[in-house]
Amino acid sequence: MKRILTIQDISCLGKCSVTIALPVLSAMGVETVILPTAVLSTHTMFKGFTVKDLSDQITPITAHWKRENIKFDAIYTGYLGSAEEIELAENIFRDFRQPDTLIFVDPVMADNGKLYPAFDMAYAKQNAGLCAAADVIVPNITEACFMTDTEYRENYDENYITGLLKKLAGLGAKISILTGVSLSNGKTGAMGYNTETGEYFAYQNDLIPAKYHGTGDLFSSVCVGAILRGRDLRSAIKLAADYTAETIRVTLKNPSQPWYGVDFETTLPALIDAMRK
Ligand code: PXL
Repeated sequence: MKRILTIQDISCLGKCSVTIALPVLSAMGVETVILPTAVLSTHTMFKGFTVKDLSDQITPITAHWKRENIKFDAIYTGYLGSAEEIELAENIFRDFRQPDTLIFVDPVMADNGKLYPAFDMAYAKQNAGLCAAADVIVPNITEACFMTDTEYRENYDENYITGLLKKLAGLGAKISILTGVSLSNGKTGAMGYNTETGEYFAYQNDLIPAKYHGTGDLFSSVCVGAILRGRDLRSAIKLAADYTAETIRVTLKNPSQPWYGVDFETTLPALIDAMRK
């Protein structure tokens, strides 16, 4: 069984980061090791959330793993929370990377043209440095703009997206996948660029007019899980996009849906089925 290390916060309530990555990757048949960067009472879209930073625990934990000679097939980072955590993640890449370890970075920090409350431009620049060390990066358009000093646009064409992908490639990652990309009216999905082959790839779904927290984490977790289970990049992106879209659809139909996250628990059995094919 493949083993992945995921480095991100635990938001105790809120269905994001580790509380999505762990159940989703486990359901996909990947052994998932977690490294919590911080414990929050909820994700940061709630008012009055508490945070306990766990930076001082990271090095002792990873030093123990080193003594136990633990190896990872992939390392996947999400919401990190502070400049110090990004630096620690870079150290972990350096210490645990083997020739075939997949480094997958979701530079979680912004959406809809704005940085999340905890972050500033210095953090965005540091995330760009983290992306440089990755094999695959999965920013949304806002995050890509902050990391490449590009003007954020609500309305854009394919040239804007391919330009942004080229700039992301300039950061140094091998494969850049932009999420939340709409290439025509009523559609949304992802578009990627492989620096090594010079190839672009896109996948589009019908746009569902709803925004939920944690859907980026869902997309990333399924995408990296599918790659680890042997899918090629295009089919990993299709699975992740279709699964995320279906989960949003199901959530919208639930009359008692919580506002803070999606009902991925309802759609997990279908994901397990998809992995059997
Ligand atoms: O879903 C990304 C995410 C993860 N963790 C925390 C967050 C967010 C997005 O806001 O606040 C704590």
